[in-house]
Amino acid sequence: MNRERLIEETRGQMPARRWEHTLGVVGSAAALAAKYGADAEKAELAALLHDYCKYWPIDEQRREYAEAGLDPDLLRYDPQLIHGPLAAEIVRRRYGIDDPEILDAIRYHTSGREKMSLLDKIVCLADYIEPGRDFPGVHNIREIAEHSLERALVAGFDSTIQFLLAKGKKVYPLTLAARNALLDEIGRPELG
Ligand code: DGI
Ligand code: FE
Ligand code: FE
Repeated sequence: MNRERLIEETRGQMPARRWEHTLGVVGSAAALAAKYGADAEKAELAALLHDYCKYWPIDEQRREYAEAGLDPDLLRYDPQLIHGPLAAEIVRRRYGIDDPEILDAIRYHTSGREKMSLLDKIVCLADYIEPGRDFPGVHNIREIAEHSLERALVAGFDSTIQFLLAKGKKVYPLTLAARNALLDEIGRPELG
């Protein structure tokens, strides 16, 4: 599959507004990759595909997720968590993308995970700070991203967790594990 086809197929999965977001994440992921020394091509490809399934009807997402044999525990939490792991599975099948770093960055872009890889961090943070985002606190996260990936991600997860708490919703344990692990990394001065 050539690049243009992949771009067009991905664009075809979502409304125009979400495509704008995707292009924003590609740009931010490329900039973060350059700044923090990650593979820019991998970051851009993961960013392109990260929300591939986001606008599929939720019942279809649930069905495909279950049929793929993915972890049923996630289905006890907000259905917005399904689209990352599902996208990793779908792009592997449809386009033969088999680089585990790219697939993991797609898979964990919403939830995060314990011991996030450099590519995981870049895609997850790019998703928070792409130019189209305007949630409360996004400016602060963009500023922190200028000097620390880990601190910026903690600020991003803090904002998501606070939002979930304010709505009385459950928090997916992997998000808490991701935040805890990032705080441990920051606590080690050579990384903070
Ligand atoms: O797909 P996007 O809108 O670009 O962004 P996303 O994939 O980061 O997140 C989708 C939503 O998932 C986000 O608004 C918050 C929601 N969500 C629900 N439960 C959780 C959660 N996000 C995290 N990180 N952890 C949760 O437990
Ligand atoms: Fe997403
Ligand atoms: Fe996104």
